[in-house]
Amino acid sequence: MNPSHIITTTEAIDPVFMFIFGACLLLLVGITVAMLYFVVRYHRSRAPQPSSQADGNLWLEIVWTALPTLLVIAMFWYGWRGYVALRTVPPGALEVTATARMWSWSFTYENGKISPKLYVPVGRPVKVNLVSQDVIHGFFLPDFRVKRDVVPGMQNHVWFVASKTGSYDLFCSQYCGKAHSAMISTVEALPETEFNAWLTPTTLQHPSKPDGKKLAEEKGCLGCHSLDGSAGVGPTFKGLYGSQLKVLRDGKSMTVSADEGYLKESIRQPAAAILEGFPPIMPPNPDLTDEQVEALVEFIETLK
Ligand SMILES: [Cu+2]
Repeated sequence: MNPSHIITTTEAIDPVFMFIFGACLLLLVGITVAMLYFVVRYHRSRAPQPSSQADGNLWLEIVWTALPTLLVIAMFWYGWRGYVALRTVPPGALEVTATARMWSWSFTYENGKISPKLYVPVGRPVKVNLVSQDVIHGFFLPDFRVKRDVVPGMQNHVWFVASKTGSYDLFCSQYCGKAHSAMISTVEALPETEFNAWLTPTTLQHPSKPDGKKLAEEKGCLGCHSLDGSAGVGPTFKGLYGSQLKVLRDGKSMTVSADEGYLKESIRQPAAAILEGFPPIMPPNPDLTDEQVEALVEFIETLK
């Protein structure tokens, strides 16, 4: 599909912004200049007594009523057309579901492929369905002028099209808790053939055993747990396996060993025994399979 045939979201927004901004700037300058002029021209020392007997000017009143009315109608009409363009997904769009959770994004494609980054083909519109697993997040792509709240339980979508290959920032625009500022990802715009190669599942990409590292990325674990020992919202995975941890279980402080059993429990039911010094904010993970939990623990073990 030729990208020049569809209007992009940037093309829908920018002229409206420039029009409204330009009109405001013109009025600001015009009103300020007129005000300053009148302050000087009609200072008490120059015109101490009213000298005009005019009690009205019909044409002046018609003009200063009609012009602003036309201006705000133009702003509305222009803005409305931009809004409709933003809400109308062009035909042939690639459909992706963006899932937001505290504090990461994941993107699910129609063939079931899941990615922590939003890969898209250049020139093809992308419809992004917005899903939140917990609180209100915001799907924000400044480069494409796209920003929409992701509200739990509400069906919503955005669309955009990348005209050039490249990597574009993706932010969460609603304050959603402690690691909100870390809830960032990117849109990776690839040439169509490269994108198709990336999207097509190969036997290599789907080994019979789940890949723990990939899972940790996809499920958003790494949004809070670092791999390099740096402090995050949650404890780092580096050196975690086998270490001695001071935890709070049933309100009692105790020391446990971070063995397979403890890690499995902490993935499934994080609130059961919270590591001291960390807030009890990790959501439980009932939808992971036993195999996936096993793979995650094995991955953490490799970081001893
Ligand atoms: Cu968020």
